[in-house]
Amino acid sequence: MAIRPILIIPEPQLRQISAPVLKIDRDVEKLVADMLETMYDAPGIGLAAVQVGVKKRVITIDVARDDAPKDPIALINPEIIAVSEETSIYNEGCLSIPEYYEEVERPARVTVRYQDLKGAMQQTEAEGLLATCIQHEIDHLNGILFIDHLSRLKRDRVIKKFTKAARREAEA
Ligand code: GNR
Ligand code: NI
Repeated sequence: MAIRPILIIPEPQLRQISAPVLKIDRDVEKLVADMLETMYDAPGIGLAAVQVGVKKRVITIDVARDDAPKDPIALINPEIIAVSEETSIYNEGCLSIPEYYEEVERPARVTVRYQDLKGAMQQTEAEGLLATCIQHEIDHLNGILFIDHLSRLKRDRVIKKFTKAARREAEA
């Protein structure tokens, strides 16, 4: 296993659409293992493969509290097939937008269909933080970031801040 570097905005790869996984081979198994290690190290409760520069439809999640046993899950080719009308609001953050947090409103419950690491089709209903995290990660697979759910003013402000920081970094 290895910790892989996490891409930070305005990295263009974060805006690309990830491709379906056709075969769960050694590379995908290694990717998932590395993503879990990278996610726990960050630390974060979710990670999309594109955040480590791999444009495949793979996400890892663990929303277990710090005082609870680890509960890692890997979702391959995840698809939301139903959402609740009821919404909930969470203060979201993103490892690709470090130290920026803002409230986002999303469906409170989702039904998600995906393949597990063995290639078996799974379907599950999620609520609470897990439901929010699944939606946040699937957004990543479609090149969407949580700041896209904010007002244009807030979004433009955070993109500008990170663009300036990246430029300063390149000049240093
Ligand atoms: O670690 C993370 N925390 C988080 C909190 C609220 C809603 C979504 C998230 S996901 C985020 C990790 C990340 O950037 N995943 O893409
Ligand atoms: Ni994120």
